Amino acid sequence: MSVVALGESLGLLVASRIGRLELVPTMDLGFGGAESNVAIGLARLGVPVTWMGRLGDDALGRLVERQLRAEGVGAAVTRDPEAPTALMLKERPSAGSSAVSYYRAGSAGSRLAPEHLDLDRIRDARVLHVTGITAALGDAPRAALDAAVDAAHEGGTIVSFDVNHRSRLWDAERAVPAYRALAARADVVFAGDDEAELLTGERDTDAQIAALAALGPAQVVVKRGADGATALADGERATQAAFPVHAVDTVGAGDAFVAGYLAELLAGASLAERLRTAAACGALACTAPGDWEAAPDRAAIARLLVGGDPVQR
Ligand code: ADP
Ligand code: KDG
Repeated sequence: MSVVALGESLGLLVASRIGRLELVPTMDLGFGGAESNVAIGLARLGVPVTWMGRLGDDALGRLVERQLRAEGVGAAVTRDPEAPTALMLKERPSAGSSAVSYYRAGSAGSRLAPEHLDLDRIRDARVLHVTGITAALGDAPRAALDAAVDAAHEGGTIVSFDVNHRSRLWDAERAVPAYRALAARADVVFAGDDEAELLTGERDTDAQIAALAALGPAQVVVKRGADGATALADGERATQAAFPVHAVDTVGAGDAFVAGYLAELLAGASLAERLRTAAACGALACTAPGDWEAAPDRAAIARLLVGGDPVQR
């Protein structure tokens, strides 16, 4: 029942106050990474999961590995003695807005290559989860992605692909063909509505889904933020409204959503159930700051679905 999530995790410094970064006196240190966010989301839902990636032989690398293990995520990590763990800064120029800067060119994670992968672990897993971020990091990580997907296909492992376009890492002209090639090799594709439009040129959700499904994946899920999500899986279409929550930080909502969807897929749940749990996870992930910290466990999902008094006694 295990999942392997492959990608780059990185140190994350978040401005402790609203305002220009150069005037902010302190920052909070944590870590992020779309694939490890998904891994944590899965672990909280009780799914055995391993994060696979390359870290620097440094304090940030130790922080990432330590935190993943603390969250119950296995770590299939190689260490790069010559390159640092990447870092990103998140500033909050105004209430309700945030801006990210990456310090990841030449990082250990961007030197991930096929020889760093534990291919047997991928062949033995039920699901391999990857994102377009790894494809953006360079030729070697792109080759690693291909090798990982090859291994998944050899082992009958379901390939889950979340587009996760990061315009700060590469331009759409180079990114789109790479995303479309990955989508064609995946079984489950997740895309934000803006990403679905980028890949297909379509504006209408059903047209986006049809165009993505035409690439080959049996399941396509389009995430539409506070407007919910729509999916087509093995010919069945379903739509799910977002759960109304007081959202304080929407970063990581998509990763929590993916974790909820994959957990229910592994449990053999219906498409409607997959989307409902996914939407609950996405909504709850927005209720506290951090890229993964607010990813829910089953009890939190149950409380959201039941509704009622927010005070627990
Ligand atoms: P991404 O983080 O990949 O851009 P979205 O922002 O679309 O993904 O969020 C993924 C899912 O999380 C949505 O489909 C929705 O179910 C849930 N979600 C996101 N934002 C909110 C919100 N403000 N309120 C409630 N649910 C949300
Ligand atoms: O999905 C949330 C991610 O954006 C974040 O945790 C960091 O992987 C990351 C990235 O490249 O932005």
